[in-house]
Amino acid sequence: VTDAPWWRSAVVYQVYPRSFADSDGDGIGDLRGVIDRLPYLAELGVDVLWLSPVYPSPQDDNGYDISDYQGIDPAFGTLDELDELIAALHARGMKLVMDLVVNHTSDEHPWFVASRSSADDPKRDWYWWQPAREGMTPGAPGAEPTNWASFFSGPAWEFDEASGEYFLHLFSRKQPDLNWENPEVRAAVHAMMRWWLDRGVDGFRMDVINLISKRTPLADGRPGPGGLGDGSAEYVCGPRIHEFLQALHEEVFAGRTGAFITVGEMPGVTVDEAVLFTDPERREVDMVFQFEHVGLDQGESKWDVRPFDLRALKASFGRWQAGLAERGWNSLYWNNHDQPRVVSRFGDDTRWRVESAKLLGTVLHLHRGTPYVYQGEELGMTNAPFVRAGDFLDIESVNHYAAAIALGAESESVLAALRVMSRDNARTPMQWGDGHAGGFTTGTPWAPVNPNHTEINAAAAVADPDSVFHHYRRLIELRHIEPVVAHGDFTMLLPDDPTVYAFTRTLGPRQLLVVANFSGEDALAEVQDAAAWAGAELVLGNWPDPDPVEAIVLRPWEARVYRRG
Ligand code: TEU
Repeated sequence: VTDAPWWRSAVVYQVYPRSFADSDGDGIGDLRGVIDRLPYLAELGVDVLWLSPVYPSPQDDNGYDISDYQGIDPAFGTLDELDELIAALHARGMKLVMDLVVNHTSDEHPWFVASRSSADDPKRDWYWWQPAREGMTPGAPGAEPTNWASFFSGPAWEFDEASGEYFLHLFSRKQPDLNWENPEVRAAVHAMMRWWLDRGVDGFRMDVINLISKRTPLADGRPGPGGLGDGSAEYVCGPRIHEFLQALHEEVFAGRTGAFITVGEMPGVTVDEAVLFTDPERREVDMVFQFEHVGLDQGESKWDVRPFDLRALKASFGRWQAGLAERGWNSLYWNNHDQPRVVSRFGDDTRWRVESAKLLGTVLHLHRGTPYVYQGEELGMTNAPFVRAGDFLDIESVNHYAAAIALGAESESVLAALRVMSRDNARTPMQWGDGHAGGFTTGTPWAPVNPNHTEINAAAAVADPDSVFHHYRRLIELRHIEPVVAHGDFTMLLPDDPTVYAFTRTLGPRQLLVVANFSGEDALAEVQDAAAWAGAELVLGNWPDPDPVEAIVLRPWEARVYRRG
């Protein structure tokens, strides 16, 4: 335990700067706004701040389309302010993690501008350029080099009239994929990362980092709707991914002293792959964001919304806990800027909003792994009341709506899925108070503030000792002071119970029991050796005056943490 990496007992807080706090009234959050709110984050007790992209960007995908890796977009502030943020965090004993988006750049990045300028430009090979499919007219429908669909609808290839070739973009057409086969690309990324570490940042959250190695030659994927195919088998955890990450670690981190943290965002990653990525001896990344649990209420696509089954969630988390028990490490998250709000998704955002938000926090934070809190999650912020197609702003939602309508879908059914799954749900402004624009800006916010800010806001939550905020604060504190939370083994209980989530954590003689009722009715937690827990201390709960431990009757959305030994 004593020589365990520091981030096992740390909690990370994600700031989506555009929606966090606006200091200058232009309606867009900024770095000054983040600096001003550090006392709030310190009160919550988080150890690390992960900042979504603040680099210069055309903002086609809200900053995940970067046109300069070594600057700050004027909408967010200046490099001096970033330095000030680093210093202010370090002064409080906190750390800064930057978002590293190097599967792709913006099409306005000078590298791509050069690459596009001519077929024999020295940077041509920094991206994936390919001719039309054999025997087809360049630019004609279906002539794309492969059948891959983009994550943001339509083909993953864009035709370039000037050179008669196509470039690859797994995301928007303004996010061309870098060609990691080219050693110059890898060296440029390594140099950029070293530059940020030299500036004082403490690590990176690596955007879709398991997509950087493509299987060559690029080949068609499994055919899917609209004539497009699923190319994921060709680029998810591709053939050179471990080599690329090991080289990155070696070139960027080896020989540096400091307490760093790296987390690879990895859609489609399996437990077996995650063990390889996070085994400390392999020197790749410290932990990965996996997507299994956030796919459980989705079918073939994220827009195919399915009912949520607690047993499936327990089976999934249980498998990840067991798979990474000996080697590697889990990251734990419910929310980020891409996911709907968890209290609306797996909780009850009406009658039991406060209870279910606390329950969800309790269950997540008591697992083995490093928890991530997304801005507003600690307030129990909910999905937004979007109505019409025009209410959706995110490129993924906007493109999906247009594509689905073009394929003949009925507007109302497309909207029903968007309301539940759209990333816009996560991106409404942070609710600081009950006044104008929820205290986010003095001007007009770039995205609508949820009308429930009159009730759900940071000022009210900080003032109320029974709020979701203070429950999260206690969870974070518990991780800091109780070693079994960070280091203990995990054992899942009651896997087949449809409403009760129960598990133990064990470190030597010390044990925790977590029981949680995922329903609005009373539930009996039929923990086998419940009697053995008689006399155990209740360390945390979300209902007043719970029963003695022998018969654990849980009230609606009740969660309890017991400690013994
Ligand atoms: O997301 C990658 C990803 O796989 C998904 O979460 C994606 O956002 C989409 O919802 C799939 O349906 C990362 C970033 O977190 C996301 O914001 C970016 O849009 C994307 O990469 C491209 O950089």
